[in-house]
Formats: sequence, structure tokens, C-alpha cells
Amino acid sequence: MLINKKQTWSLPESATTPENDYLARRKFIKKAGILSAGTAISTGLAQGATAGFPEKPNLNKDFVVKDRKPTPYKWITGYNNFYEFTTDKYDVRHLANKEWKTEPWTLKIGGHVEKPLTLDVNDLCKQMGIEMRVYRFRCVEAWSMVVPWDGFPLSKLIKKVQPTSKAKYVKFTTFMDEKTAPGFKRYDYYDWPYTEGLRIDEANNELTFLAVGVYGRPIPNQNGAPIRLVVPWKYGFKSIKSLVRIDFTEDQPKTLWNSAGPNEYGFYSNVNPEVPHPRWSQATERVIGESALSPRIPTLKFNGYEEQVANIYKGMDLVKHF
Ligand SMILES: Nc1nc2c(c(=O)[nH]1)N[C@H]1C(S)=C(S)[C@@H](COP(=O)(O)O)O[C@H]1N2
Ligand SMILES: [Mo]
Repeated sequence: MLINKKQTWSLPESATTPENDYLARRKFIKKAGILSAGTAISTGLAQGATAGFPEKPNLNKDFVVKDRKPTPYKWITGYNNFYEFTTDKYDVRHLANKEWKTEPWTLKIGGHVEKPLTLDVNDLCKQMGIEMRVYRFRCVEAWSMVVPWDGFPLSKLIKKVQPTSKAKYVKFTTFMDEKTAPGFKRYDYYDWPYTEGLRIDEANNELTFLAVGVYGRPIPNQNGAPIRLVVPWKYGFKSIKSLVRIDFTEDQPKTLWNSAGPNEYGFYSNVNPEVPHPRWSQATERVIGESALSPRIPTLKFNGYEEQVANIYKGMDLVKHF
């Protein structure tokens, strides 16, 4: 699908992505009461790979967040961005659980690899082994959470498929089923399916994770069941949900957000408080799960993961390659 960039640009902010902090705050205040009064949101909801999910994943203590508390489960699973369903963060969990089945689910890994792979996500879970890691999560819209994810490092899967020397990038693709998700038609100015990309060294970084669970349970549909990418030092939109394909490519892949707004959403999109989004500052962030009146907190360079990732970008102009 060809997108008309002008049209995307000229949409009112509330209709395209991001969030206008003002609108978000109003919704937040209006709905916070409902959410916090709710009981366990997870009950009866569809979720991803259950048969391949361990009883209790072990926490990998090398990947924890020491200075912040994990965001409550009800917020992680109740405040979502998943435009295939809706742009309303509080309605995703309802729409994504109506008719959409995420088990069984086939994932295809191909492109420039010696050993392409097509398999069920439950089998993949059993082969890879599942551990828990707690990561900071920072959306480009300047809000954040701390999420206990369950899954495995992407590097483990990369080793298995053996990329060839031509593999310079990794392209990720989300499902596209217009029958179960209304967003494809409603927001037809986006270049569906949702795609994302990483450079191969970014994909191989020890932090880059494929998540199949949240808080020690199979990942609910609204969070990207049954398998989604998590790249904690980049803005949240890089963490693409509900993967059906992972392809190793020679050229930098086209991605949905970069195509929609190349000046607003760079291919790299590393969290950087010093580079403002054209329409808002990235210096601070709103902590989800806290009162709307709580003070914002400072945003950290590479979302606090500078030590683990700075070497990847040595010598690169991070303003130019935002
Ligand atoms: N396929 C797909 N992946 C996606 C999105 C989306 O709309 N579709 N939204 C992105 C954005 S903007 C964010 S902030 C995170 C939100 O993840 P969460 O709902 O689990 O918090 O998912 C990212 N991955
Ligand atoms: Mo986001």
C-alpha cells in the first residue's frame, strides 16, 4: 500500500500516533479510576504460547532494574499501543481479545541464513528456554513502564539459523489479518503490515529479547502474543508485537513508523533525552501506574543501558542517525 505522507502529516495529532500529552493526561485521569478499581485483568483473556511456557520462569539477575519498581500487571496489560486494533490505549485489551486467536502460531525465519526455520511458537519456547528479565520500557510518546518480561535473547535464535555474510540487518513483521483486527482498514494511511528493523549487531546485543510472557505468565494478546521483540534502549515502537516473520536482509529494511514520518521516527530511535521529538521534548517521562500528578522523571540516555550499548554506536553521529 502506498501511503500519502502529506496526509499522514496533516492529521490532527490525536488521530495519528503520538499523543499529545494533554489528551493522554485527560484520558489518564478519566480512566485511572476504572482501571485501578478493576480486579485481575488477565482472567479469561486470550494469551500466547501456553504449552511451551514454563511453570515459573527463573529471573535472570543480570537484567533487573534497581532504581524503579516494576509497573503493576494491570497497567502493563491495560494501557497498550497496538494500532492493528485501535489507537485507544485502554481499548486494546478488549479488541485484541474478541476474535483473535494467538495459539497455535507459526513463526518463519528466513532471508540470508544457512538454516531457515518455520515452527510453532510453543516448540520454539521449548527449544530456547524461557527466563525472566526486568527492563525499562520508554515509549516515544514520553511515558514509561518497568516490565518483567519472559522470553529468550534474540541472539540465541540468530545462532540457530546461522546468518550468512550478506545478513547486515534483521527485518521483523507483524501478523496482518483484517478479519480479526480493525485497525488495518480504519488507519489505512499506514503501510501495513507493521514492520521494524535492527542492524545485525543491535540484534545480537545481549539485551535484545524475544518476549513470550509478562510477569511469569504467557503474554496476553494486547501485549503482542504470542511472541514480540523487546529492545529496551530504543523507543517502544521498535519493540514490534505478534511476529510472524524474521528476515535477515542485506539492506536496511523499510519500517512502518520511519515510512510514516521519517523526520519524527528514525530508523535507530535510540532513547535520547537530548534529541527532542519535533513536537515534544524527550527530556522527561511520565511513569505509568502512578498518579497523573506525580512528577515526571528524567529520561536516561539509551534508556539507562548506555553501558551495554554505547560501543555499538562508537563514532556515529547520534543526532544525525536519530
Ligand atoms: N505490531 C505492533 N507492534 C507495536 C505497536 C503496534 O501498534 N503494532 N506499538 C508499538 C508501541 S508505539 C509501543 S509503545 C509498544 C507498546 O507495547 P505494550 O502495549 O506491550 O506496552 O509496542 C510497540 N509495538
Ligand atoms: Mo510507543
